[in-house]
Amino acid sequence: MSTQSPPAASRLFFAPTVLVTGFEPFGGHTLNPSAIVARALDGATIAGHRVVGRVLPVDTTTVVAALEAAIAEAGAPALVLCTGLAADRASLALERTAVNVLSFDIPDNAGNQIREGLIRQNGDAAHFAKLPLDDIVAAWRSAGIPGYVSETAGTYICNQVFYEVLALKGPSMLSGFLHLPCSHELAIARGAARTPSLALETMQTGVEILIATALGTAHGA
Ligand code: PCA
Repeated sequence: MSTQSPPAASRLFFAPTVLVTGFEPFGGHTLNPSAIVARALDGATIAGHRVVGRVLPVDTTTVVAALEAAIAEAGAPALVLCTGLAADRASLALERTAVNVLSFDIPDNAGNQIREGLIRQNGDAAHFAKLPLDDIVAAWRSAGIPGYVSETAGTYICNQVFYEVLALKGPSMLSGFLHLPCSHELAIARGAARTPSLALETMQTGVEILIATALGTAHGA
């Protein structure tokens, strides 16, 4: 039996990875730009890392298992970036804080409605994003992409996934959450007179810049 190192082709399988998640449509939205961007980036290479792009369910009871399965599929990713839609935001909103709260009026896609709940019964009150937030916003600005640091991701499913990814124990892993505004297509569907929007390509470039900036900082570049 050989104990030699594997051939080059199988080593490729172990290339460092980044996981990007988006969410399926919810709450009457015809589409979710975060799902479109996650799918578009699946298989791309950014800063030497292979992107695994997956779409998560908007279901408070199954979303964490889906997140864990996606992380396992990506195989110890260097960075997990979760993204979702916030239809009232005007530009890229990089979230700072995940809170241990589940409280929402819009039922999730399985019909669950929770008021004043906790994500984890004995969990920490809050966790902070493990990303260089200011560097990312500065990199967006240099590229002409509007974005900002948001202090709260709300108390719905996006915040739940954000909280859970930050609560993960184990090898050091960058992680965070990005809320996307409506794409132009979604703004037209919702009523363009009152809906701010960004182009899908701009949002995808923003995600690429975020990943490259975070990995660059992490590796001391
Ligand atoms: N946005 C919702 C859940 C799914 C999504 O894309 C949120 O902001 O919680």
